[in-house]
Amino acid sequence: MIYDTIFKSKRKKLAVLIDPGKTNTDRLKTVVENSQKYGTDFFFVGGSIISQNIDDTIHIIKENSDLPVILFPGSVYQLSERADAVLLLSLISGRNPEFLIGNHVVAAPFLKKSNLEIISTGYILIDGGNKTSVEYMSNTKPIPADKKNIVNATAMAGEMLGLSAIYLEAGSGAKKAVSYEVIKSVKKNVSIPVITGGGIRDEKTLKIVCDAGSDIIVTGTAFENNSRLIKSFSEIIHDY
Ligand code: 1GP
Repeated sequence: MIYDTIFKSKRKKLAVLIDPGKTNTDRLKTVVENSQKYGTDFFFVGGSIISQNIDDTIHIIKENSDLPVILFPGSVYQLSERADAVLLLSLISGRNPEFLIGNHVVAAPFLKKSNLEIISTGYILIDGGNKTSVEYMSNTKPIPADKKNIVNATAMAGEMLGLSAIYLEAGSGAKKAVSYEVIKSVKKNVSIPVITGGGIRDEKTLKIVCDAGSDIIVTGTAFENNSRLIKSFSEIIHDY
């Protein structure tokens, strides 16, 4: 089970986000090969817009690596039985019913029939200093970056509702990653794994996010632009 082996592992894990809407076959292969070679732990696959069939993307990943593939769906159109698991995301920082429960109802019969492992995840969008695709596409407001108490209470409510993980998201390409203080205080208040992503594009930021206690760190944009960075990120994370 991916949840037990990856999410609940005592060691921190590095997830590489593959956004099928932002990559092409050559770049995808390079990122996947480097991820495999330099000891990345798994892939998240998903994004805001679809410009390539999700099945094809996963096919290319699986052809070039044996790392687990976890769906990180921006919509119900991004589900695929070729993946190993799915983050069933509930956007609990927002107040848009479609992203809290509506899409889940649409997808439930498909998910029930599939062999996908389902990892229910409280998705918390936090202001990262610029308007990101997830904010616009989900039609929800991020929690202001300095409202640690609201992020905390949201994460606590997610755990109380029975969710299995919390994802602290600054948004892809965020100017600023989720802060040390916010991650640290969420970690203190929930016992489920904490995933952090958005705007983690250099080693200094990565170390801050790790020191704060994140269990899983997600990077997408920086690896698309410079896949050599995968090596140093992998080494830093696995040294913890
Ligand atoms: C987005 O958290 C991920 O959902 C990754 O963000 O593309 O900024 O690395 P970046």
